[in-house]
Amino acid sequence: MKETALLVIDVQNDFCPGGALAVEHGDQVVEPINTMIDRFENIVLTQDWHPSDHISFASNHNNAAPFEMITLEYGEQTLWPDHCVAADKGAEFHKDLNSHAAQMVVRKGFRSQIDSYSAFFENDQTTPTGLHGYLQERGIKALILCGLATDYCVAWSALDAAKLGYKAKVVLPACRAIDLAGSLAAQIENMTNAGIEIQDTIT
Ligand code: VGL
Ligand code: ZN
Repeated sequence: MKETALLVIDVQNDFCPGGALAVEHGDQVVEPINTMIDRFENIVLTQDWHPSDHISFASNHNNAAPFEMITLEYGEQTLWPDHCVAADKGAEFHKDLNSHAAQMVVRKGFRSQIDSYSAFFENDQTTPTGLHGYLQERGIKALILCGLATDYCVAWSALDAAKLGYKAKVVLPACRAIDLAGSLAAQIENMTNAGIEIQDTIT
């Protein structure tokens, strides 16, 4: 277990029922994640953390609605309702998540002009967050991923983890999806093709 870390993605108020970008049953991940947190020694949390003028917010574009796709310099970007604004209540971890057990919190998406779904790279897929360096220094070789949302930040993080050479596993009962236009099935397939293990029980 010394070489394995639990990577808990974006278990924040805005992705839970009542939040600005609520994922259906998003709060149901808290209990299984807390159980896994008790079993792991290395724990990293991510926190979606946007300035209010963030490029991923539909409200910052003319004639744009949430969940539309636009093309930016770095590629396609889905527009979202304003969410996880730095230091607001919506950006806080769910109150029942055992966040105190984590040694490391990675904030992502904090630059106004670029989004970051993945815990490893911003959405240009080249700007690093620094997480890879941290994990390498700690000798971590395998990652167990869980959190919100399965088909966005969890999948992008898992795909980058696999690309970087980590053994990666996604624990589905500890994830919930947004599922826009078949995105969940598509990302499960992408992850499977990348050699990522998709597990139906908690670890
Ligand atoms: C996420 C959309 C926008 C996520 C974050 O955590 O999956 N999705 N920002
Ligand atoms: Zn976001």
